[in-house]
Amino acid sequence: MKLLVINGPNLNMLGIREPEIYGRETYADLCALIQKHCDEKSIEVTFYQSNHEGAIVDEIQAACGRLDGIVINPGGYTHTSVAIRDAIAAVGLPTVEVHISDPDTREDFRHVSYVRDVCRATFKGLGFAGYLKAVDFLCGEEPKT
Ligand code: DHK
Repeated sequence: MKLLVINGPNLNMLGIREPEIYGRETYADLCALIQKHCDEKSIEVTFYQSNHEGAIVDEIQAACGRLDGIVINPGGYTHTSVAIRDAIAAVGLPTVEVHISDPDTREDFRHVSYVRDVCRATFKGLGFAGYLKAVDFLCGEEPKT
């Protein structure tokens, strides 16, 4: 199985940005955690992070026909991006939405997710563990929440 983990804007700043919300671990720590989890399950995983909406759309399109699933934390684009939503729908790959925090318990503008209904499941408010649950879900080992 081949998976792509996409992180959107400002997630490269993990460990520095608002640690009381996102924790003190870095983006490199996050990738290492997911890599180890995938290694244990013999999953081939690649990572992509960008602060640019169109670049994320390009990466989703590039996965079409090559990979088996996508784990995506679109960051702030969750709440604004029709283009990322349309890309997920266009490629038709099983995709899972992840958030480190729980946007539904934060500011009102975070309560809307443009990607949620084109994703198979959402894991939010679980810290980095949400990414591992998303991987497990795509392997058929984790129930939908
Ligand atoms: C990450 C962001 O960058 C925010 O814009 C979202 C999400 C929440 C997270 O919790 O991982 O609102």
